Amino acid sequence: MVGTALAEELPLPRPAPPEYRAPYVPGGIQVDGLLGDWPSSAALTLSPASHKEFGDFDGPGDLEAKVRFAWDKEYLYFVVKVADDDVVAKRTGKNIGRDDFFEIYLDPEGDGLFWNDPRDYRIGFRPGKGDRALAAWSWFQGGEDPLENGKVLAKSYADEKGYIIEGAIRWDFLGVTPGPDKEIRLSPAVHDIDRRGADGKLVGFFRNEEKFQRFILGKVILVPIPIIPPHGRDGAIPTTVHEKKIKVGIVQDKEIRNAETQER
Ligand SMILES: [Ca+2]
Ligand SMILES: [Ca+2]
Ligand SMILES: [Ca+2]
Repeated sequence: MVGTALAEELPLPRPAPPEYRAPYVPGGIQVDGLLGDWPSSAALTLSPASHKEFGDFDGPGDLEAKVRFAWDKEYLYFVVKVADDDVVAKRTGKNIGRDDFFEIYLDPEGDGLFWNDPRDYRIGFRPGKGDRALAAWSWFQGGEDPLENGKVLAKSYADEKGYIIEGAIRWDFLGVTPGPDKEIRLSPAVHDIDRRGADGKLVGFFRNEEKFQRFILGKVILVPIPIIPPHGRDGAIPTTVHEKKIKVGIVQDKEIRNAETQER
């Protein structure tokens, strides 16, 4: 009867949710829109060829998003580089969903994302452009700007080729205690609108399953250490330490000389 039991448990022939391995960043990441403090980790790419939810796209220059995640004890960090040849950034509040924007769907309990359920999360970030500051919105907890009370942090940069958003989401906002090898169910998505009137959306893994408006999301695994040490920078660290030692040496020498001078 073992055979029967196995047959019953065989998974359906459809793709498993993708896994992204997020490195731990000791000391955290500065949410300043500058990406030099990111560990070198692979990016998850959302492209029209494989992640289109709706819309028509001209090609990768029209819309493509590369997303990376990292973590420490306080925050889930993300950075997204979006190629978008016409960045529209005007609206605020819940209406950011009608501009160009990036969003993250989260299912902290791992039981599926239920649309509009306060135990699940939909958090969106519209880039800043010109005199418009970045805007964010969180939909499923009654609707709020999560930037106002520090539940999220985000900074952005936009130009004629696209935009970058660097951000952090507090684990305690999500009700998650992070730890090594913990699996977080989430999927990123990016919305594109342009002044020609085109409208489209790319979304990571988002599969309706079992119930109406219940969605299975992708996986982010919290990896305990940086995956690939940034060799170039590691190479620089001993130099920096060495330089410091030299500087300290010079200071000491000066002090010694000063002391000697005073003695004379
Ligand atoms: Ca940074
Ligand atoms: Ca859930
Ligand atoms: Ca656009």
